[in-house]
Amino acid sequence: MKERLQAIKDQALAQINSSDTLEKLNEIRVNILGKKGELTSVLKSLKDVAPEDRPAVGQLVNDARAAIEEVLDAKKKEYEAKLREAKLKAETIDVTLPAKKPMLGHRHPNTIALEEVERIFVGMGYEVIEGPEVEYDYYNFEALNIPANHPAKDEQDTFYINSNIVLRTQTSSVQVHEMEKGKLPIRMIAPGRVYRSDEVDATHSPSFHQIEGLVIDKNVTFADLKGTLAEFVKELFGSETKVKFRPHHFPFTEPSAEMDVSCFKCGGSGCRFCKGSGWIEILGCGMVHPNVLKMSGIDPEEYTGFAFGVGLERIALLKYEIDDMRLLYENDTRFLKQF
Ligand code: 2NM
Repeated sequence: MKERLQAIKDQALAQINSSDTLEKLNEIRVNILGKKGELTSVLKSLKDVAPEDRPAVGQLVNDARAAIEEVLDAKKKEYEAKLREAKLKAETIDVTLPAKKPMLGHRHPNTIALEEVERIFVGMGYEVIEGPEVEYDYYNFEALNIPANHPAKDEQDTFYINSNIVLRTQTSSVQVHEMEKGKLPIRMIAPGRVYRSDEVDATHSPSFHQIEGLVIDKNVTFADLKGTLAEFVKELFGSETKVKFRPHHFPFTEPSAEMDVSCFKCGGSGCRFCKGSGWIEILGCGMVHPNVLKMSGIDPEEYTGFAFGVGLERIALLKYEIDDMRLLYENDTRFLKQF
């Protein structure tokens, strides 16, 4: 019995020492100490030993078991340490690798154009005032002297929320709110998103942006309008820019005009950009209609004013020589990153 135990022990230690993985070590443990292991079977055969010898033999078996377990545990710890070290080595971070550069965006061409327009008017003492995109019919139409039968009010042209609430078709509604406050004089621009029931094409979108300007004070004349807008486009398109006014009609201004600028590509001689005319249409304007002033509580005998409206996209398209408005809305970074 003693010899057999010694043999098991020697064999176990030899196996353990020649093992090279945790799995093999576990195999050895099962083969020797497991339920059907060699040492266990020795323990089972204890019943064949004479009763008086059993305690001594039992002690021998236990000693052998303890010795084997001790070596197994030591070896296991050794392997685990090795594994951990290998894992740490494999997972080291190379801090000398250059970091990924974050993608840095920039302003949309619409925003660049808007901030340019705002800068020019703020420089002339104007306030920038914003207002709601969902607006009462009254502020969008009626207070602007737009009669009930006007084509702009048609469902084909306007998005109605219900019979007296609309998505604003112009930002003049913001100016009506300002006029109603009764604080004069007013020098403001109202930039913002407007909505019209238009089909999308190269020059139309159901949602676009407008910048409308309004000046109300005593003794404001058409000459002030001309001087202001001439100065504006010189800042925007260059000091050589000339302006031309053509009579027009708007319900909210009288007289009304459309303003053209001399083509900043050819200087007025005519080119592909201005379609040979030398002029580019840029905005609508006029003297605020006395009815508009009256409805908002301003006495047209005491105060006069001028107003204008310009499409933000139109400015962006002209300034950056973009030939299709849709490019401004598609958010294709290959397009956007050029500005
Ligand atoms: C335009 C053209 C002409 C305009 C009028 C007003 C207000 F509120 F004073 F009546 N705001 N903006 C106006 C005038 C807008 O857009 C082409």
